[in-house]
Amino acid sequence: MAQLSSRAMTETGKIHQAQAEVLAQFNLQGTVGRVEPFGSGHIHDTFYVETLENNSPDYLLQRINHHVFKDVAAVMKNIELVTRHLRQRLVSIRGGRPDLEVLTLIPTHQQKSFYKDGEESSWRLFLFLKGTRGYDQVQTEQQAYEGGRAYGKFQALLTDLPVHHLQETIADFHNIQSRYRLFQAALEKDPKGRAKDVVAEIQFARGREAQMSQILKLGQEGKLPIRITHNDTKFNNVLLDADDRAQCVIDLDTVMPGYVAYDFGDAIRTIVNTASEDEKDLDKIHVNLGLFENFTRGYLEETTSFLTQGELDSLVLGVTLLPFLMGLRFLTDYLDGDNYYKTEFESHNLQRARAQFRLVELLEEKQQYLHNTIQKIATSSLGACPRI
Ligand code: GN1
Ligand code: MG
Repeated sequence: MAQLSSRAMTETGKIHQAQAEVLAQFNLQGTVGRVEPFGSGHIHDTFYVETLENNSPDYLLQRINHHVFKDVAAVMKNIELVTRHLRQRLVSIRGGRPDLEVLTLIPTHQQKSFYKDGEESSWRLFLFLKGTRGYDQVQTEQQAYEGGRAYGKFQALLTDLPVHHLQETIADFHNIQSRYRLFQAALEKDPKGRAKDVVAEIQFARGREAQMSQILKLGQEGKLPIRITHNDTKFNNVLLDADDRAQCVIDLDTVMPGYVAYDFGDAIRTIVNTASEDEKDLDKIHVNLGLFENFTRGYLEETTSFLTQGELDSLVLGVTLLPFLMGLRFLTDYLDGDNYYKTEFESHNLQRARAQFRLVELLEEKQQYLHNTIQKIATSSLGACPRI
């Protein structure tokens, strides 16, 4: 049973009473010493929980954003299913290290995977993976390669978990038509009178509806299989170990049915960008092709055994779609008055949208080259023959 160190509470004052009460609900080992905000997520509140004893693990505590994830029980059920499945698969793989490679949920004393407090907030606790690190931006080609391996392996290990076992935690999450409808609604409402300042961005978004709907159309025509995908494959959702080897994929809230191209594209969005997601100076945004190749190599090493030719061909469509879709979502939130994403200043969402749209333009210019690179890596360097 967790104890709270009075020394830590009074001396540093860092443990907020509410968090202390929440932590006491979980079956954690050791004495909580320090609780600090952690990470750079835009949705939940995340805290690092350090215990005082050397032989007790540390933890990650999260307050789940229930405005974004309205059915917290469904989110947690998905995470339980997925982590259990990944663990079972890793046990059966030579060299698999389930305790290090999969997130471990700490149950409450009531054996629940989350705790709902008196103020409608839901909390969950994970084991902290010591010695690992996530990066907002890629620094080396090896990191890009490892990111590709991590997300590829994640998809591969989940190919034998039936898709219908998972619930859709956010409906139409990467559905571009639905995202257009939300954008249009925000534009018509224009609650903050911001539409007049974003005429160029509105035009950019409107001019791309058909080309950005290709994956959705292929899916509707039955040409792309629905698989279990991660749906938030930013580079910082792969934890790397001290040798920069991929260790664990995190942030499993949106693991649900989807198309592999969505994961590929969302990962490329953060991996090849030489600047940050919200870069103000658009001239700093470039596409690093070496990182693209390395990510793709890692990804295809893990996935060519199951990807269809149709899926392979769709990957490049995901590469332009995902930064576009994120740009559209940021722009929509800006028009809406910044209700969804955490922002640090007034025009933050607009700055994010502009940076993503710039990235789209750069990726569009390189689309043919990127496609050829994907095909070349898939066939020649691996000698693999994708299934039809
Ligand atoms: C959000 O969890 P976090 O902050 O990494 C968002 C993703 C976006 C991302 C943009 C549930 O992810 O879809 O790609 O911000 N998650 C949700 O950085 O909306
Ligand atoms: Mg997320």
